Amino acid sequence: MYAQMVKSEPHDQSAEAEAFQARIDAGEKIEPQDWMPDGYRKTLIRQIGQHAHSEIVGQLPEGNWITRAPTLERKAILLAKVQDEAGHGLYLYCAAETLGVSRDEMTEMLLDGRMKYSSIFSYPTLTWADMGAVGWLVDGAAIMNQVPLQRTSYGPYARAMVRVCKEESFHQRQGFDIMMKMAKGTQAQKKMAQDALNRFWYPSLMMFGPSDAESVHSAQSMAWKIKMNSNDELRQKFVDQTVPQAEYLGLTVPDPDLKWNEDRGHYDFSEPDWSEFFDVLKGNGPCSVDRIETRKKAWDDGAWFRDAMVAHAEKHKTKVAAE
Ligand code: FAQ
Repeated sequence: MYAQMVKSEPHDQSAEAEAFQARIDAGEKIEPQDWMPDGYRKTLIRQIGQHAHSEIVGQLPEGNWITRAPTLERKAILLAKVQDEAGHGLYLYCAAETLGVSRDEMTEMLLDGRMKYSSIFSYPTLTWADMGAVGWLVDGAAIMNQVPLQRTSYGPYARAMVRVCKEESFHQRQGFDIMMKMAKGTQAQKKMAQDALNRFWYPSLMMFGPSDAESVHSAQSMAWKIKMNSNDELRQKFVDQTVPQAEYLGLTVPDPDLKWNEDRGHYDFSEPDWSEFFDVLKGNGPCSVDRIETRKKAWDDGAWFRDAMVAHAEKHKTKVAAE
């Protein structure tokens, strides 16, 4: 259906494309029924789909800790957070569906490797402190990326982001709260918090994507206001915001070259290991195989339920038509 829909777009798009760009430049929202270039539609499906998959796959490293949370209160909070991620996935799949691709198609594309999910979720969560680091750093990076997306040009995506961002703020705060508890706790707890920061720092920086020089899609996506900022701009903002928070926690960012640059008014910092990033994207992250296998099992195990729902809907349609 997705392939058919893209093929059915008119060939000569120049006048329409110009009018379309003028609408974007004027800050108008594009809605599902509006004409849009093939590339705009495809880019949105790729980005929103990847984002939706990230929310769903992102439940796995945290779900790992629900049964092992240290208190009932921590367990209830984590459970609520993981449920929120499922909700974010649903809003985003729904936003992508308005572009003519079904959730089933997107899931199949994830499972056969045609679509990606965020590199961060290919890393393991080894200790309870990792729940703090994920909330603080991973949700923190997600917010940095998603707050500007509330102003993205595609209406359904922008509106989904408003709710997602509100919930992500709670997630970030709960992560920071765990880090506070650990960092101000016993020596052993502080060591765990530092270890979690050490392991999650660079993978969090990678969440913003490759450097601007290496980013394939940024220029066109920014012209279309599908992306509002470049990858490096957001990474810098994240570092500037997070370093003082690490200092407040009494923890050390694992970067010997991290230094405030008075002239630039920003921190100078070391780039992540980009060869590791591209390797993770190829499916070679520490948990990459496990994540996809888990999603595939969930998808296969749910087949009977999806079939039953479709059969029920068909039966209902026949009944309504007969009345
Ligand atoms: N991981 O040309 P660019 C969350 C790919 S949600 C994997 O710069 P673009 C919530 C990129 O797709 C986190 N792949 O690409 C949560 C492209 O490959 P393609 C997810 C990546 O699209 C918290 C290629 O590299 N957030 O965390 C990554 O312009 C806690 C070239 O890159 C979003 O998805 C990466 N990190 O910019 C849940 C936000 N970076 O597709 C649970 C929306 C790049 O051509 C627990 N997405 N690639 O095969 C975006 O803003 C953009 O898609 C970027 C990448 C910034 C991620």
